[in-house]
Amino acid sequence: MSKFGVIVLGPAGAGKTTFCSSLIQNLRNNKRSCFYINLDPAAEDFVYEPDIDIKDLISLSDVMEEMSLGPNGGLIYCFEFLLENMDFLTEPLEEITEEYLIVIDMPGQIELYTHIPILPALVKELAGGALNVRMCAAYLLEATFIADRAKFFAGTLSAMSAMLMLEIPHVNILSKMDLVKGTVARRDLKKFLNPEAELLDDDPAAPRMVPEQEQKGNAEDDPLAPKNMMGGASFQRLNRAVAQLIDDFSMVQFLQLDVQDEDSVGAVLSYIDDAVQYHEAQEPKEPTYDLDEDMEDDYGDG
Ligand SMILES: Nc1nc2c(ncn2[C@@H]2O[C@H](COP(=O)(O)OP(=O)(O)O)[C@@H](O)[C@H]2O)c(=O)[nH]1
Ligand SMILES: [Mg+2]
Repeated sequence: MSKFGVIVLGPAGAGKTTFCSSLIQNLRNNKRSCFYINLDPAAEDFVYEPDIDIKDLISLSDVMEEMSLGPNGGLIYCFEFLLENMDFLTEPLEEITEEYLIVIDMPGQIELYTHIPILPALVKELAGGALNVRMCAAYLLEATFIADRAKFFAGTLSAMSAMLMLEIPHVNILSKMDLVKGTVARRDLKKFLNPEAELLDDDPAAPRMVPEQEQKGNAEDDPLAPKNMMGGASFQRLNRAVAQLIDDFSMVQFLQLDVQDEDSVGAVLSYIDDAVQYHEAQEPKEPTYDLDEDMEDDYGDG
């Protein structure tokens, strides 16, 4: 029996939990089963109650208090604890059949994605071993990042880093498209969906330096001031090198997501289905509608 799952990743506030809710809504509308897992120990409000909630295993506030840790250190502790107590996750999943899509909602702390190999260990536990869940990662980046192109490439780099670290099929998503509707030309949007380094050449947000200023390199000012570090020529060169790397490897492409639009959610879901090969594993089902009646509707007048 196969199992299928999607792990929803991305920075804090990218819209992961909102996306999980709209995904669950879409699955329900299409009479599909879903098993929802919340692994964010700081998450409180849910549209759909999680079937498994990490808060039932460990409390972030207790960890912070007892171990004298801050929120980020506390979160890492919670995940280390989860990895030592994987039965909490794997036991309920044993019963899940191939009809289900397992949706895993993650916290957004960047430490989790870059500093320590917690995510690969978690994914390995689910995808490998007896459970053998066919996993796909959905990495969300919010579309408002495109207003600051350097920030957009930094976000894209973190998506790429998660992709290389996890070694499972990966779907990158520009979330909250409703917030940028009408502010970006279709031609430009294409360059974001399939990131092109040339976006940095005509970045309206980048500080323009006159040549003498460039030579002096803002010497009068404190070179370590964030304004000078982020506006300096070497920072721009670094950004361009990062963008060129992303462009050259052509490994990151984004899908657009507007959670208000059912078709948009459905389109993202079908990419996820394809990535895990969900439909290939389904038993043929009895049609739930009356075939003759449908034909009559379509061709009745003819
Ligand atoms: N306009 C808009 N806001 C969104 C969208 N998705 C999420 N948000 C808002 O962004 C904030 C963070 O969303 P949340 O799903 O909690 O992000 P998470 O931290 O990645 O789980 C909330 O205030 C949401 O209402 C979207 O598609 N459009
Ligand atoms: Mg969340």
